[in-house]
Amino acid sequence: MRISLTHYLIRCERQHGTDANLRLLIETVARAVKTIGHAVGKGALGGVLGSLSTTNVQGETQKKLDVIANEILVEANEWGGHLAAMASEEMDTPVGIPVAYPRGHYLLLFDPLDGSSNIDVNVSIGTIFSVLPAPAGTSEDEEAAFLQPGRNQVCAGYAVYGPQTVLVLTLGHGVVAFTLDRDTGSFVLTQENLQISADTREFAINMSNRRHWAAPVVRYIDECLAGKTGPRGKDFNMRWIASMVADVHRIMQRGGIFMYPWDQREPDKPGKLRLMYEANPMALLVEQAGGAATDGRQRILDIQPTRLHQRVSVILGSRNEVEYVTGLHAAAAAG
Ligand code: P6P
Repeated sequence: MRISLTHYLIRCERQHGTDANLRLLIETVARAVKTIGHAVGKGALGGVLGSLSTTNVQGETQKKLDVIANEILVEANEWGGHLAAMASEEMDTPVGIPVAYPRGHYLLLFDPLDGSSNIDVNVSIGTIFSVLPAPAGTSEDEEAAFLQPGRNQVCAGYAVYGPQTVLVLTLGHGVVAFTLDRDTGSFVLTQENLQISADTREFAINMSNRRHWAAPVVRYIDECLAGKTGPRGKDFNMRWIASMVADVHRIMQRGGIFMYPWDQREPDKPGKLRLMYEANPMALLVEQAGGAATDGRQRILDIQPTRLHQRVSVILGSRNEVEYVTGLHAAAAAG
């Protein structure tokens, strides 16, 4: 029997006491990512490729689809009554719920379209989202309400817009994947209890930054490149799609380690990727699938945020490999 997203979420309500409002939120996000995937799929025919003259809070040039995807997610989620506020990579400050609509008890954070540099060259891109409880008593659309460690997330997920549109989700009870049936428009459960292999021979990093990395990262990658004749005693493969969603999805399927570490190009920034709506949701998914996620020193999910758009160094994937790299950082710090 085909299990739909709603069927799976109602099963979670019965088996784990999941809140029905969280189900409504996830179903709303799923409808929004279907619409985003449809817009992405039109490409040049939909007039959605190319860049705008605007930049986002990160100072990055916005692609037309970045703004379209953001608008789709905001409009889909503002009226349902399950959210107190939203925050997005594309918006400087959080968005409150219009007074015409009731407020709910969740905060939704998202990177509406991750991997934008790949949009115009038809390479997989995706949407990443994270759900936090709205703290009681605060005015939830203030930035402070969002500044919770990633371990507080009640749900995290991503949609990857590739040859298939796949929605990967965790509510804290393991990781599941749904494939969009483009004929019926429904997400069908296609994988349950996704598990990342503890070991791997495949690393993902942007090698062009090697001269800018810290010593532990240089050492780790050089050991991988030394292959079976080197200290690791095995050959490694490399992949870098430059779309975090696609690289993480590959790791969810066949293991691997993904790294976007600190580098000296912008030494004041801890890394390129954003903590709240990229690293945290991916870290929860990876840990729920038996993997690990650190910033080189600590568990990503334990980081106490200080700013909504703060960045973080990311090392995630196959547990033993992540622990090895984190150990190299600890050894370097110990001197
Ligand atoms: P680089 C996409 O812009 C992104 O935020 C992630 O999806 C991806 O992993 C990374 O940046 C790619 O960065 O420096 O290799 O282009």
